[in-house]
Amino acid sequence: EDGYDLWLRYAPLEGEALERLEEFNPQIAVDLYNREDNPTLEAAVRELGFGLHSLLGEPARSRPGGHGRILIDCGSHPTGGEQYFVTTDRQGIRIGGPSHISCLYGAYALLRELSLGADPRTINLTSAPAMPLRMLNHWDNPDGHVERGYAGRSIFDWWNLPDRLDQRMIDYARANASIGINAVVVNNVNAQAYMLEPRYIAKLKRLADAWRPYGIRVFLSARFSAPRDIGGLPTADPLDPAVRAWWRAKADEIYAAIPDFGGFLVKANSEGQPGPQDYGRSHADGANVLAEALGNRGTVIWRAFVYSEHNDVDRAMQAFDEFVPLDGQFAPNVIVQVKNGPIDFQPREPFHPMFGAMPNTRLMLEAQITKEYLGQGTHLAYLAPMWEEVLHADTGRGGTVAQIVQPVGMAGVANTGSDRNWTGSDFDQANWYAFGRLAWDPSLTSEQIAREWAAQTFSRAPEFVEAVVPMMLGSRQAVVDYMTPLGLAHQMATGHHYGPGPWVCDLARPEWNPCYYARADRQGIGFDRTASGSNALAQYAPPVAAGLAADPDYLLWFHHVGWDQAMPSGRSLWAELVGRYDTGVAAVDAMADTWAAQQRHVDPQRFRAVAENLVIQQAEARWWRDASLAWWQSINGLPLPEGTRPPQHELDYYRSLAFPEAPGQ
Ligand code: BDP
Repeated sequence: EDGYDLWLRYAPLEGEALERLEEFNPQIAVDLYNREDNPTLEAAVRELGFGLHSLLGEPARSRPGGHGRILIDCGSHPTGGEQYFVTTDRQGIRIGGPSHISCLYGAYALLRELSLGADPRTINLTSAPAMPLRMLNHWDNPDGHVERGYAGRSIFDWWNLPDRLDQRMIDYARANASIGINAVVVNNVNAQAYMLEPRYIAKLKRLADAWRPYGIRVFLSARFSAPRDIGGLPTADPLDPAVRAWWRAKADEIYAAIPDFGGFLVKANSEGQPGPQDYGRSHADGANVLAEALGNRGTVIWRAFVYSEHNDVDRAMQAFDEFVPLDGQFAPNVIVQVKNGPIDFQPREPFHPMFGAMPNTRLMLEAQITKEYLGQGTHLAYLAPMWEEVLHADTGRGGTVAQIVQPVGMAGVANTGSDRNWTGSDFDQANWYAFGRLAWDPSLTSEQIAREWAAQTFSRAPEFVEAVVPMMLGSRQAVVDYMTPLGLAHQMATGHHYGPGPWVCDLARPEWNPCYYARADRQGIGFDRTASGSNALAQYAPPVAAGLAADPDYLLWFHHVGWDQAMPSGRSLWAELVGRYDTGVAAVDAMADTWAAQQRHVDPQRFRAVAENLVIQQAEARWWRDASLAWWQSINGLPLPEGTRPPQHELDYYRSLAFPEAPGQ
């Protein structure tokens, strides 16, 4: 197997589960009132037919004329809601809900349950998505390069669209629908204005038409300066009447082609992107002019990921400082999209203080599925525990992060690419899966999700699931430990963000440098964000701030700590730090052992691919540890705690490594 089928393998059932399904003898039926040709119901019937056939094994072992009717019986209200139910009575199984998409979601839920071995005679499911927008953000460029993409080229074939639609586009939609994803931004937030030109609208329309049956609405990243770049106007000032008219006409043109177009995602005044501040206007002025153009047809998603070189206090504070004063000024069809943490998708960050701080603004969570800072396409890191940590964080201002964003939604930066297995490494499929499942239901635990995913993707054997799920659950913490333990952040090398570069200190802007974040000197290490430092801590609600200040996971995020300072463990900070790196390295060794014992449960191709990645990860966890320790020692002049293995090479060796071939920048 090559991984192309993702979690939709529907591997043949065995034993009792197979007998029960054979006995049930499923026959798919569509309710009389639903008989009009509807592509969503057709997709549900197709998926059920294919999935059941596959679960029953080849050749199909179902008996003709049996009693196990599966009735597809959904309302046809287009805006009736996406909830579904799957109920069982003497006549069989009924999949229902208010709209056609309910039946597609119900079909996937039924197949998932059956695939996990549920008894078809007692299935009873009812579910509604917690969040209205469950969205993927692709950082795909029209030339096929994916920014921060580690799975090959873009899956979108802009060159041949609209004339040719790759089958991958249908399989992509199936995968998304199976986990409830209902919105896709097809292009990079660092956007090309020309994607708003008519020929690209025609291409986008082809995708929108292909994905509509799967409940997916398309969105575009829009470059704020488009009225100038492609519109021939002298300015993109949002308060200029000609600029407003241009956006309005552009929106009308898109809606003429794509009546359910979702809207625009905008990265403005961030990392060199144009924005309203270029004209002395605010983020709200900028967002509102696009919102006015879309009207009640669509949504503007405005990103809060902003930082500038003029912010010399603390990069972690800028978004809050810029956006919170604008609370209440955004149009109703504007959503402000906030990254999970205040810096940038680090292995661990405290939740972003904007959550809860803008009660009159619709806030949406942005997570990164592609593992830019967590070992990219090679290291095994299951991210659901990280997202769970953020979603469950209490903002102290009206609920947890999950409760704050639930009325709006959640976006994940996609990790898909042209690689045969979609995500580069097989285990990265789990992050795509987990993102969708959590956006549908943030109360699912990362363990439940890992169980479902591992059983559907690899093997239902209990020994396999019992070994691999704990391995997945601990994998992100392992990365934290060997890369940036105890609240350190952004120690990755310049540009590619793959390996260690804690010594980097000469980049043009201070906050691009790892040394800016670690602030290591002869006395200690860490960023003082308390009142004696930047006081970023004060951006959190007071009781929450107190909790964060005392949390060992965020020690060096919030404090500059002396190397000798005693930790609760009794060890000095230095000894504790060294211990954390070693814990991370040991955890990866244990992961490799766990996987090595699974050979009989996994097909040879995927078994070997995962095993080889783990060998790389073992070596690279050591690289991270050794390079970091060598660097910290060059600063603090301290010996390693007794019994500690010294770094394999001198510091200069680690500093001299260069990777012109690094992917995805
Ligand atoms: C950073 C990435 C950069 C993105 C930026 C963003 O390094 O490639 O453009 O985030 O989110 O993590 O806009």
